[in-house]
Amino acid sequence: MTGFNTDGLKPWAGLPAPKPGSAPDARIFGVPLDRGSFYRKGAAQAPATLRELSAIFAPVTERAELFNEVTIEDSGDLPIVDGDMGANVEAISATIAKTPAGTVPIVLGGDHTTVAPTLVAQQQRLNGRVAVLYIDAHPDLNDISRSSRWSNGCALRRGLELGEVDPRRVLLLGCRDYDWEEVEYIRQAGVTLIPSAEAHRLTPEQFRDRVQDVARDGRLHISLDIDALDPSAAPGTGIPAAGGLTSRELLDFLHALRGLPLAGLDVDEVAPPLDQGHVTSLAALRFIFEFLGALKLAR
Ligand SMILES: [Mn+2]
Repeated sequence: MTGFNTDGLKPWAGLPAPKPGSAPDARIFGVPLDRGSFYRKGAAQAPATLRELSAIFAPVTERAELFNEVTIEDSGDLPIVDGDMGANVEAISATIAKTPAGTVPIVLGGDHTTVAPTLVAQQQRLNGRVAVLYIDAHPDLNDISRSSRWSNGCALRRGLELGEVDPRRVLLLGCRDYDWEEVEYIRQAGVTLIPSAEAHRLTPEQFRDRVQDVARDGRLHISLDIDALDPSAAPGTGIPAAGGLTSRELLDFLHALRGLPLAGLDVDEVAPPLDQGHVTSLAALRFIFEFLGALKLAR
């Protein structure tokens, strides 16, 4: 589908399955749903594209560290029923919640409403101790957007409500496109906001301190909307917004989190039909593989 020759290559950089009877380090779930993308669709195709392109990567980080012992299991795409994420949230969260205790779920959206069932499942798995790093051009904190409670502009709001996540345990990174209702929510509920403009001036060490201030003793779940990256680096997404993070900044921020208890990841809003030369999918995969490396490699 992508035009890349993947003959003889295995998905997910050929990372091994766990030994029989033991749990994997990471389990992949696809959520091919983009009915919350009211502006431009296409994110439903991301799980298939990411899976296919994952084969061209090697189990080596961008800093030349081998992580070929990280075990992985791909659960494939979760079944989707008619209707929006509201009609799917219960079944999807129930499946993700079955991820074994020592395993990290990696969820591939879909649009960003994917974060709602993911946070519900994570709170259940981690006994309510989830802190959230939400990397996105948009806060997704509207109660209703485009006449829907399940638009991607409401994704984090629904996730916090249904997952019963304390807004004071949420850090937004890379934002630059807001509805005023969202800004009021951020201020009233005590969400921490690092706009894209401020992120450009933060060192990775300062960023790590900010994350720790918010997460405290919580387990850190990362939710990455690929539109956090500047459209020059990630054009293949529903609502590109100028002034975003560079790929370099995003990867350096992730590297700075090594050693913190990383509980899971969802990567959303990659829209292959809107992409140019698959660069957006490849940026998402670079982040996923650096995250997998971070699971095993010390700081
Ligand atoms: Mn989003």
